[in-house]
Amino acid sequence: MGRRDKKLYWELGNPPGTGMMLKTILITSLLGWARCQESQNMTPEEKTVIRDQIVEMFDHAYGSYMKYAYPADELMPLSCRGRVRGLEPNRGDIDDSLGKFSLTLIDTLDTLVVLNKLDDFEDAVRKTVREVRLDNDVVVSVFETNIRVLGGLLGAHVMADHLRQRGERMQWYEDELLHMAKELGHRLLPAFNTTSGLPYPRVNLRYGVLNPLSRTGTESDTCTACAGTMILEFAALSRLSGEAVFEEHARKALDVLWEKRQRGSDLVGTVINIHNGDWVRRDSGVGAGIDSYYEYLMKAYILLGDNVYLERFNIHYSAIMKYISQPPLLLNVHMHNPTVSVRSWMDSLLAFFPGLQVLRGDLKPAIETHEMLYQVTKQHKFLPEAFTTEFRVHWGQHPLRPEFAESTYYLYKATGDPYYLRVGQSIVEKLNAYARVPCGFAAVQDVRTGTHEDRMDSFFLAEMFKYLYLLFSEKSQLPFDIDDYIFTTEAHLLPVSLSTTQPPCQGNNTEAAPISLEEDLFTYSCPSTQTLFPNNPSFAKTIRDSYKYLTGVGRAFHPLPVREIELPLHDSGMEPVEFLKSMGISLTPLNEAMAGETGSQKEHKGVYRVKLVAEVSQTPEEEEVVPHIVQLISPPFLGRTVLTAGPAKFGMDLTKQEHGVKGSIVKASPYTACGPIDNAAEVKGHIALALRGDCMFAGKARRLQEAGAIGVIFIDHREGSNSEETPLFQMVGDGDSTTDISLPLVFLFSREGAVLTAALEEHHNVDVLLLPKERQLGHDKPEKPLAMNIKFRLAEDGELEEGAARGPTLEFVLEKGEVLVEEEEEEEELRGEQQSQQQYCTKASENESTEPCSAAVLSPLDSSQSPNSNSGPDTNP
Ligand code: DMJ
Repeated sequence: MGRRDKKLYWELGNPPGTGMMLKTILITSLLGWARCQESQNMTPEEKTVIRDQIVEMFDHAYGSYMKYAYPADELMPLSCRGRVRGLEPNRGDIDDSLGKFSLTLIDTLDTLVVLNKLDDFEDAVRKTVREVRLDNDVVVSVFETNIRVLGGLLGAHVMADHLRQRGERMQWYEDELLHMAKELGHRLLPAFNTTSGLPYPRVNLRYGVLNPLSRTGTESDTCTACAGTMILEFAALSRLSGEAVFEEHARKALDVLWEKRQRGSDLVGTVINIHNGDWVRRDSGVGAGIDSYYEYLMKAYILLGDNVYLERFNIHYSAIMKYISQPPLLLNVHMHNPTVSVRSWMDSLLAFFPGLQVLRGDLKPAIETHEMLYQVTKQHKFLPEAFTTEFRVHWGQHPLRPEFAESTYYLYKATGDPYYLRVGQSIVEKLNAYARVPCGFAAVQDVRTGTHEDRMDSFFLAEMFKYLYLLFSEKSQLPFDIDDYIFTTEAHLLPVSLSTTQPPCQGNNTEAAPISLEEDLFTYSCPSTQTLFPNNPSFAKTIRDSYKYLTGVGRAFHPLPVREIELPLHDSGMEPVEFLKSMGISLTPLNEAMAGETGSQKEHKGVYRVKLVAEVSQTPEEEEVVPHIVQLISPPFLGRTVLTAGPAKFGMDLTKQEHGVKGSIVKASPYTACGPIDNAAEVKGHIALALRGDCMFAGKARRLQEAGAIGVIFIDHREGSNSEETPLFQMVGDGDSTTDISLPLVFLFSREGAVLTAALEEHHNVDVLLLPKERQLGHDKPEKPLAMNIKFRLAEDGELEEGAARGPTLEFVLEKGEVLVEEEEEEEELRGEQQSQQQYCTKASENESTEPCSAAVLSPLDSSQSPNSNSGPDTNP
C-alpha cells in the first residue's frame, strides 16, 4: 500500500537526567505491575472469597434494615432507625419514593433469590403478603413506585413462581404478589389520565390524582425517563394478569415521546409538558432525566419482541452516537442544535450506558466510557453525582448508586476479561472501606471529604448486590437460568418468555418507525448476555489502554510530556503540511538541502521527534462577558436546572473559585434591596435574591453584604427578558471604588429569575451553585485562536538556541537519527513492553502462585478481533 498511517510525536522540554530516568523506570515498573494485577486472571477460589464477602455485606445491609428499620421504607444507617415519611424532615422529591409500603423490603425480594437466600426469600414474601399495604394516603412518584415497588413485586412473583414450580419451596404461594402488583398497577393508573397520555409525575396511592383529597395533580411537567420507563413493568403486569390496560397506557406514553422527538436530531429533551407534549427542557443526554427511556426501548424489544421498540431505539442510538457520545465522554447537547454541548459536566446516572451499549453489541465505546468512569472512581473513590469533563468533582454526593457496577457486570459478561472482575473487586473494597457503618452502608455526602449521609436507598439492595454477586458467580451457581431473564432498570428480573405471551389486547396504534439508519451487525441482532467475543480479552485491553491515565491518577512520572497525534503520511510526505494547514497553520515545506538530509523521501516516514519553531502574534483581546450559571442543586432539581446568568465586574471573581459558591437562597426584603434590609436574620449565611431597579447594583450588594449574605442573585425587573434573546452583560459598579464588595454577584433575566422564585415558593429550601458556565482546566475562557506563522524545517546544529533568542517562537525541528522507525520496529517495541509487563507479573505472583499474567497483556496489537471491525462506519463527528 502506498499510504500508511504514521505517528508524529511532539516532544517538549529537555531529556531527563539519569536520576529522573531511574525514578521513571521504577514508577513505570510499579504501575506496570499494578496494571498487570488488574488484568490478572482470578482463580475460582478468589472469586468465591469475594462472593462470600458480597454476601456478608448484603447480610449487614439487609439485616440492618430488617433490624432497625422494617416496616419503614428505608434504613437511616447513621441513626440506626427507619425513615418514616412525615416523621423526618422533608427532603423534597427524594421522599416521593417513600409510600409507607416497606419499600426496601419489596425492592430487595428478588435479590434474596439471586443470592441464593431462599429461606430468607420465603420469609420476606410472607411478610410482604401479610404486612404491606398499598392504599396509603401518600403522594408518591409514579416512576419510582413503578420501578421499585411494582417491579419488585413482579420480580419476586416471577421468582416465587419459579421456585414453586421446582416443587421444593413456596408451595403455599398462590400468586399473592401478583395480586398486589395488580392492585398497585391500578393505583398508578390515574396518573395516565391526561390528554396527551403522558403520565402525571405523582399520584396519591389512596386518592389518585384529580380527587380533591389527592394533594397532587397540579404538576404540568414530567421527565422523559419518568414517562418512558413504564413499559417493562406494565407490559409484564398485563401479560401476567391478563389485563391489557397497563401495557396500553405505557405504550401510549412511549408513542408520545417518540412523536415528540426532535425530527432533525432524533434526540429527546429532558422534561416534557404532560398536557401539550411541549418540551420544557431541551437539553439532551443519556443521564439524569432521560436515561431509562432509552434503556426501556431496547429492553422492551427484548422482553416483548416487538420490532417497533428496536427500530426506535436504533434511531435514537444513532443520534446518541453522533452527537452525545464522544468516547470516552457522554455529553449533553441541545436537542435542536445537537452539535453544541450544553454543559461541561456529566452525571453519575449515565454510568448505566456502557451496559446498554453491551446489549446493543457496541463494545468499543462501552469499554471506553466504562474505562473513563473507572478512572474517575480511582480518583474520587466513588462516582460523584456529577463530574466535569476534566473529571473534577462538580457535585460530590454519592448515594451508593449501582450503575457503574451494572456496566461492569455487562462488560465482564460480554468480554470475559478478568479486568472487570478486578474492577468489581475494587467496588466491593471501597464500599466496605468508605461506606460501611455499624448499621448498614451510608451514602457519601461528599466524595472529597468522605462524610456520610443518613440514607441507604433501596436500590442499593435491589441492584448493587445483584450485579456484584452475579459478576463473581458462575451461571451454574444460581437457582435459575439468568439468561432467561432481563433486568429492569431497578434490576428486577422479568422472564423473556413474556415475549411469546400475546398481549391481552392486540389493538394499538403504535407508529412504525421509518428506517433511515446506517445498519450494522447488531442493528437487528438479538441482544445477548453471553460473551460476545468469546474470551478474547485482549481487544478490550487495547481499547482501554488509551484511557488509562485519563484523570491523571496512577500516571507515570513524565518529565517529558509527549503529545501524540496521528497524521496520515503519504510517501511524498506532504499530508502533515495539509493537515496543519487545515488547522490554520501555514508551513514552509522541508528544505532537505538546508537540513543536510541526503536520504530519499522514504527516509522521512516513521516516528519523528520534532520541535516546532513558530513566530506567534496575537491580536489584542476584546473584553468578553463570561457566561455564568445558577444551578439548582437541592432536591428535586439535583443539578438538572441550570440558569444562564451574567457576571459582575466587581465583587468576588467566580472564575477563580474552583468549586463555585454554594448556598440556599432567600428573597431580600425589600426585594429591590434599595433600603435597609428588613430580613437580615434570614438573609445571613444565604444567597440573597434581589430585584433589579430603583438603585445601583453596588448599593444593593453592599446592603446585602452587610446583612450577612454570602452572595447575591439579581433578577431583571423587565418582564419577559431572557438569556436566549437578550445578550448577557456584566453588571458594573457605581463609579466609586467597589473593592469593599467581596460577594459573588450574578444577574438573571426575568424568565430565568422566575424559575428560581417559583422553585423557592414551591420548595422553600432551594440550594444553588453559582459558577462560570464553562470552566476549562486552567482556563476560564475558551482560548482564542492565535495567528501564527510557522517555519517547518530540520534544525542545524546549535540553531535551537538562536531561535529561542529571537523572541516568542515554537520550535519544530526534526532530530536526525530518529527518523526511521518502521511499523515492524514499533511492534517489536510493544512486544518488548509486554514481555517486561509479564516479568512484573511473574515477580508479583512469585510468592503466591506461579500463574502467569492473563492473555489481556499478551496481544495488544491484535485489533482484528475488535467488535467493531464488522460494524458500520464510525458515526462520530
Ligand atoms: C435506580 O432507582 C434505577 O436504576 C433508576 O433507573 C435510576 N437510578 C437509580 C439508582 O441510581
